[in-house]
Amino acid sequence: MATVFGMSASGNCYKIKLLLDMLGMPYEWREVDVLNGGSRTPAFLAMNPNGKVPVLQIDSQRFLPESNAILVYLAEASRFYPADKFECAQVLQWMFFEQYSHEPYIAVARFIKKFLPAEHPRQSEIPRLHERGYQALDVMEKHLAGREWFVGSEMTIADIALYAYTHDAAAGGFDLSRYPFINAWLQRVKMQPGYVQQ
Ligand SMILES: N[C@@H](CCC(=O)N[C@@H](CS)C(=O)NCC(=O)O)C(=O)O
Repeated sequence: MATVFGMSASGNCYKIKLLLDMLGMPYEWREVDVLNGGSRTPAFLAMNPNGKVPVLQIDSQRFLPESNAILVYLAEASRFYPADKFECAQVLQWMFFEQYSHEPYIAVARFIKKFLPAEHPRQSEIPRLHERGYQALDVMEKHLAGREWFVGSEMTIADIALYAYTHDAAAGGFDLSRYPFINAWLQRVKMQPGYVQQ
């Protein structure tokens, strides 16, 4: 049985929980106290030298960090990862988009607004994070116009990767009311069998 080292409040960790529950795979969840240095202990760094959750423990010797790599590992040969080579590459395209153009703005704005005090100096980053985050949401909204899922005609791990922080973007101060296609897609994800709230 796989073990997930994660922090429940993290969207990157929620991706793994959501996929495992949708797949109906048994797993053990080990909560890591990241905000108090839990991901920087020697024992944790031996699993992931980058000091970040999530980490998937595959067996006694093998550990896999990076949320989107874990999604690919778990989803291969399942209904969440296409068989078609081009569609696989499109899934990766959206997952790289998530890590480079979406998560660094939407997740970071959420972190600053949800977890740091109102007078913290990092609050000054919010305007720029909103500017770039809205650019990512605009790209998603355009893509979702006239289609149900990011790739092909079924939900894939591209949807899971993008759902993780989009569904809680309001916590980072983003106004999602101007994105009807994104809102319809968020509802569609929630209707899937095995869906769990963060
Ligand atoms: N690219 C990584 C990002 C992981 C990440 O940023 N994890 C955060 C929580 S969301 C973390 O563990 N931060 C602790 C630290 O940097 O010390 C992924 O997708 O897994």
